[in-house]
Amino acid sequence: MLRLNVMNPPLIGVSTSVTVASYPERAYVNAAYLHAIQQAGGVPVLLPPQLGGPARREFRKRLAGVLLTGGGDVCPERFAEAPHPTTSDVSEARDGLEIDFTLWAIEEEVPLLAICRGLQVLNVALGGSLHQDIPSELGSPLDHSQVHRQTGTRHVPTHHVKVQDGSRLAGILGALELDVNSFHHQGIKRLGRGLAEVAWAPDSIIEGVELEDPARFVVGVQWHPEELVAADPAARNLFAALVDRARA
Ligand SMILES: [Mn+2]
Repeated sequence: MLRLNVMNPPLIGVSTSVTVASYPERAYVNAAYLHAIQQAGGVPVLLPPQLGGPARREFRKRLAGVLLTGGGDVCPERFAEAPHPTTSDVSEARDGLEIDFTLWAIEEEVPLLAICRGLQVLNVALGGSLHQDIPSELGSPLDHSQVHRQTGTRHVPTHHVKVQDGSRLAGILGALELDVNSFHHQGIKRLGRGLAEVAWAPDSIIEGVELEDPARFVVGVQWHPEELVAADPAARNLFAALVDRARA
């Protein structure tokens, strides 16, 4: 039988943010993720935390890839810590859905790209922990609050990243050094099971991870490539790699 589905665009599940303690309840996502996936040839579909069990099961039959997006902080109880005063925007429903789909994607060898909070969710899903507030937990060799939590235009890079030579991430990006944007006050503390750190900011904050198992396409970045695709081929390469792998 002919493989007529070879050129079919793959469905990529995109996790969403959710309103926390405001009315009406909403699920939403920055449009830049949706544009970036479509430019790479994929079809984005939203995975809000309001999906119940039957809807999640139907998505699992159809999804060819998963994108974990940015957003609020992961509930620190997930890594057995009390909340830091700056930990905010916690949605246990969102944590639950994303961890659910992350573990499913790893189990089923569905490709997964994790961005910003997504990288943190991936790490926590695999038993890792987070710095709940980089400035207050790590002091300030760089001005963390400025460098990692830029307030300027979202597509303007604010810090440098070095990528591990020979890593999957380096192969995807096509670069070992790049300048990235940065919108986070948390970061990886203890790595999750099976993850390798493969990219770092100049202050040693982990900016990229991947599963060591080469059979699994599971990659996380702490920056926001979806905002950089217009000007940065490395950012486009990340989405192209996810969609190409999902199509395979
Ligand atoms: Mn950063």
